[in-house]
Amino acid sequence: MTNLSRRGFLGSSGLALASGLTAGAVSGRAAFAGVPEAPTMADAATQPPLTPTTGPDYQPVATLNGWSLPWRMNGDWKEFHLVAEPVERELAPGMKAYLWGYNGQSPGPTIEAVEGDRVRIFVTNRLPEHTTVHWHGQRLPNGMDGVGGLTQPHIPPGKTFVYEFQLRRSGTFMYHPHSDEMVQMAMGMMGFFVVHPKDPAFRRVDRDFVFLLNAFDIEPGAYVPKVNTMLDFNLWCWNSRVFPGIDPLVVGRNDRVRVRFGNLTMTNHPIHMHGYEFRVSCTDGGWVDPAAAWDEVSIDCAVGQMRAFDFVADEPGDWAIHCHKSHHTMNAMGHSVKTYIGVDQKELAKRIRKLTPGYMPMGATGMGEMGSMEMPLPDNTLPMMTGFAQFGPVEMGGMFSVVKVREGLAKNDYKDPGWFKNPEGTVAFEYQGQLPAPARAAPPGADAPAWRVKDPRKPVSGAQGQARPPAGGHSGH
Ligand SMILES: [Cu+2]
Repeated sequence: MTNLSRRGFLGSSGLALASGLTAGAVSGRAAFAGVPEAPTMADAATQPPLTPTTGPDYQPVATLNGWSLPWRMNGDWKEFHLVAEPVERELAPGMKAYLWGYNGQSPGPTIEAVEGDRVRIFVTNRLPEHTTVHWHGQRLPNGMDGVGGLTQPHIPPGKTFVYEFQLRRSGTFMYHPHSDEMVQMAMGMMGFFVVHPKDPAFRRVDRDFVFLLNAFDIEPGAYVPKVNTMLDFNLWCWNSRVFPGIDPLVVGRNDRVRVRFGNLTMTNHPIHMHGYEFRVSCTDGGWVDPAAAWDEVSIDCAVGQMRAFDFVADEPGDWAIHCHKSHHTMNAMGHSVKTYIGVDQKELAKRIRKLTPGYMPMGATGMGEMGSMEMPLPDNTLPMMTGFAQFGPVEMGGMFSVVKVREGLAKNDYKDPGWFKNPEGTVAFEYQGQLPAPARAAPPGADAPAWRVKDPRKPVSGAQGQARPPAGGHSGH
């Protein structure tokens, strides 16, 4: 927690008790004498998992480019403090966005607790408009469900509300506003909520990664998302970050690994991981019975859903993990670029350059060239496809990261280990021998089949023309 701003925060993970509070037999809403301090995070790097110091043991999660919210014990209540507020988030080096989030960041910090825990969550509203927090997927008293107008009054700006409930089942959950929801989610308000099993051995893994799938529509050069966009988002994020800004998922060889994600965008995302097959272990509804799970290499996550999959990391390497909608591994710009494959743009480019010096035609042979191009971009804009690895440009953006499986990592080592050293002779290589002449169709001539497509605007004449069967002459079958 090196980057945790301390702003009066007294300690982490259950050690802290604010002045005026005692650890005695306090419980119930009359008992709390003060609001716990709200820690805040400004650093976009993945913070070390928050190891529990009280209560049952569990494997804490690693929130990609995020952190877990410290709590304090107050009697038998676990107390958290969320602050809804405007935040500045770096989406990847080179681009910042002005978003709304919690405790200094979008998404907000991950809340972690244990099945059976009684949680008291203070929510302070520092937004310019009202808000609420809905605890997506939790079983709780109806009045704690956070639907503004329906189950509680909206939380006005400047006010603090308290949510209290007991965590009745373990699993993978989220939180987000249910108050001017379209705007507040488009601005980045959301967070992960993991409830660990009471039995520390139940479905335990060695590394447990969490991230939210979210999306923004930010014009190149702008900082604030357009909040009325319904489908046409241009920044497809994991935890409000895009490749190459998304940290790798660092894993020790033979570790049991869980990857959990929740989808708070407006479309589904088929999340695909290379190198392994995995099994879905947890959904919105709870744990999947192992007997009911099957092997997959991609798992679709619909809007509002959560999925967790497990695998044993027995194949070392740098394995891509990404959304399989290829537009979702691209950054802003370019989704509306016209297709020019096969078009010779040289002449056109010459003419356009007279009007716009420096004009560069794009995409006559595909768009791969853009991955390595150093093009001038508007300020605060990311290239459409970018990122470099040991063999060259990766030509990705958006929802893309790398599962880095390495030999001999220490238990809590999540540091980026650099690129994988492939054992000799195990990398795809250029063929150096002679290529046999490829089989080709016969040249146009007397016996040649007339399969070639002709330009219909050109008159048919000469030797080529004779290769074409006369109109109506293709009969006899
Ligand atoms: Cu996607």
